[in-house]
Amino acid sequence: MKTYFSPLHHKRTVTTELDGGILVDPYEKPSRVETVLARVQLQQLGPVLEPETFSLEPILRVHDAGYIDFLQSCWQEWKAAGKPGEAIPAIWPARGMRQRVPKDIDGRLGYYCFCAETSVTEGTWEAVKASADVALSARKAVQAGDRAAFALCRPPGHHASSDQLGGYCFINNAAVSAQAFLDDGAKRVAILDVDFHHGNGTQSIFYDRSDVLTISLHGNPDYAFPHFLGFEDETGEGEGEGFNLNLCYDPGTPFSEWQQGLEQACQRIADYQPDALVVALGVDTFEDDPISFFKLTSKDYLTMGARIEQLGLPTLFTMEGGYDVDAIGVNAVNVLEGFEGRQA
Ligand code: Q9C
Ligand code: ZN
Repeated sequence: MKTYFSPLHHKRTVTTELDGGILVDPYEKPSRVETVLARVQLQQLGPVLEPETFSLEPILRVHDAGYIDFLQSCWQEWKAAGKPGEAIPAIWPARGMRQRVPKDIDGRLGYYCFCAETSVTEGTWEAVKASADVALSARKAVQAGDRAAFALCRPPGHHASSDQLGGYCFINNAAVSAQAFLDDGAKRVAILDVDFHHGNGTQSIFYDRSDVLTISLHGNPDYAFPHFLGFEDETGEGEGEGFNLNLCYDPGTPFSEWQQGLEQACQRIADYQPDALVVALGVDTFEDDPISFFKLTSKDYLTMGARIEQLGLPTLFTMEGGYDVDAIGVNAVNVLEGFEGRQA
């Protein structure tokens, strides 16, 4: 299968992440996707292509226009206000407060962001836009008839909602791609999120719709980020009732248990009969991931890919999380190789 990749991901050169009360070297770093790219090339998965540049139109189909304006101007506003460091919010429109967009940058940053670990920096927008272009280009290849394509996105996307960044995510690449499939004639699209963390942004974007089935397998939010969404009783609302499925697992979960959830997810997808599948492919489910608590091993990713292939659907993979830089190349590409029928 084709891999789409943009060297512009390097424009996101963030140096701070608020973690444990100090600013640490961010987990979401450039070397992540470089090791995945090296593995794609080593295993000869297929051609590596640069994305085409899309307009903002497909992004604005799922994101709020004020939010996209904010992403483009945030860093300049922050610098113009004389702030010494990278942009980190310190106030949010919490319970009992007004949900309105303030004027100054501290207020705007809090309004458009749901957590504090994702610093905004110079160059962030260029990397974010290139990441969306990677997803849209891979999506277009699938639309044009490729059985599958790999969007090697950085930064990732599944935590980004219509109007909030967080969890290292800014534009929801999987959601933008699913909407693009619909806008190109698909009647139904399924999104299967196998990242360790709940795909809260994706869920919220499609929560009241039945034309996109959203399924996420993830760490129980009682113990795992994003903590305030992703429980199993969230099943959709209105038109979308019954079209969101959350499967939560506790610390220490091995593949044998996680795999039962994958089976349930695949059966639900098969029943739904979508025209296309988007897989939000995070490999932070790995046993040695530094910020997660599942126990998947490298060979399990081959099995995962093979099961997803059995759905027989046109499939777009968008790169999401995975923070054990030494292993994410093998693990992410194992999913793709498993999909292509290569054995453990
Ligand atoms: N001490 C994705 O996997 N919390 N995002 C980190 C580290 C944020 C993960 C806490 C995790 C976000 C795309
Ligand atoms: Zn994750």
